[in-house]
Amino acid sequence: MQNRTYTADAEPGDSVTVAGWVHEIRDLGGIAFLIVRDTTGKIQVKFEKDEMDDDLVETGLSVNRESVVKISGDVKEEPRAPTDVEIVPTEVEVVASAEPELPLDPSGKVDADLSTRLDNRTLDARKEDVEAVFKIRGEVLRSVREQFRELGCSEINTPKIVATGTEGGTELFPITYFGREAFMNQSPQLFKQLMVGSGLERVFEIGPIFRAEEHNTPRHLNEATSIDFESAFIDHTEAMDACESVVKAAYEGVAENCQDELDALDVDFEVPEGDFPRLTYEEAIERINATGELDEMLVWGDDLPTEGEKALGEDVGSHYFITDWPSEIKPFYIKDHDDEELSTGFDMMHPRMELVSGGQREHRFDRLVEGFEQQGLDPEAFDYYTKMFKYGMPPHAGWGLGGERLVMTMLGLDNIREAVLFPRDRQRLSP
Ligand code: AMO
Repeated sequence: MQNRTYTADAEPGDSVTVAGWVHEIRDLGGIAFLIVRDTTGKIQVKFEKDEMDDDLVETGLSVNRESVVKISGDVKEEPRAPTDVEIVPTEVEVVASAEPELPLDPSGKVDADLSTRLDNRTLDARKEDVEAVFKIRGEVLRSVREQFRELGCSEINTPKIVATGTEGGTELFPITYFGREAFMNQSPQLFKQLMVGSGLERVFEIGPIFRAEEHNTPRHLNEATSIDFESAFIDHTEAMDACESVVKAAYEGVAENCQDELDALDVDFEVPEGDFPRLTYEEAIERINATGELDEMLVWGDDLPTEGEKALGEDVGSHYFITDWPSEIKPFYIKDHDDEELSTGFDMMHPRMELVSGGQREHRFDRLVEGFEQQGLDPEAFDYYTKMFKYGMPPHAGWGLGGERLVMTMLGLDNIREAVLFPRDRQRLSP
């Protein structure tokens, strides 16, 4: 819209046209106020009934809350107005009227449950705190991209319709692809690895991953955003360094550019300081056992249960890595240490939950094929991937970071669905 002024930019003495939603209507008798909201904030519009044109007053005050209006007028200083200025209108246009009954209250005065909120996401995201989550999410992705550039990465996009899975056969969504069985991709894993063997060497991707997880939890989605990194000629420790720098960059970007949004959310937000501690898997299970929080002691080879991660997170109290996992519980593409019991796989944890998995990759063709066989996978089905390991595949390492979990833990959100505009879970396929 030409010549529109954002509410935040309206200065006393200006003649402006603002456009936005009717946030509130306060009729005090001889005088009435409309509060108009746009993406930059809110502004008060004052109607003095006896001194203004009747049609103007009638149009302005008969409008329903949440209707879209366009208001032209003069900006005056007014210390009693919420933003110290108000508009005295000369023209009011109702651009799109809203019904009087709304499925939820965008002013946030009346709470709605998460399901109602997600069913009406457009209205829900008119709330300041919800809008703030998504502005922060945007800033996280911007900062992450910038840090990847600092690290010398090229951004890539890999296919989401694929012939094989990578992260365990049960979590794939099958689809029909011109009469053939295909799947929605669970991870860009194999494709990002193939690209470190290209001239690009060091790559990143931010894109959707699809997981047919049966469980319905506050930290699992069936469609999530994965932030993936992969680089030639580095080992797992250098991959961990890169991971730490990207997560810190996300926090720093939000601290620098999103103070208003953090205020709107009223969260305890701290940029992580110092190096993330690196515990081995063995130390991790010892520390979990020592907390006494689990009914059964963990033994070597167990995956960490959710309560174990929680107990350890409380014990460590900051982001941390778990390294040197048993080879048998890490996927085929992760390289073992010389002691083959131990892998180079690592996880990066927030005290509340896992955020990242990664590791050095097996780049030796023969060992890679053996790894497939050991995990009961048919190497033939992965021929498109394995064959490139015969033509000069450098040593490499990388990781995948859950975008929603990063936002969720950063902002202390209770449910991962709050960090996605239109979440996909067992029940939810629309909107
Ligand atoms: P992994 O399967 O551990 O590793 O996934 C990496 C990270 O992605 C996030 N994540 C999810 N977030 C929400 N809902 C889900 N269903 C979900 N699944 C995963 C988590 C997790 O830590 N290919 C490897 C990565 C690598 O080695 O580069 C992989 O996908 O935050």
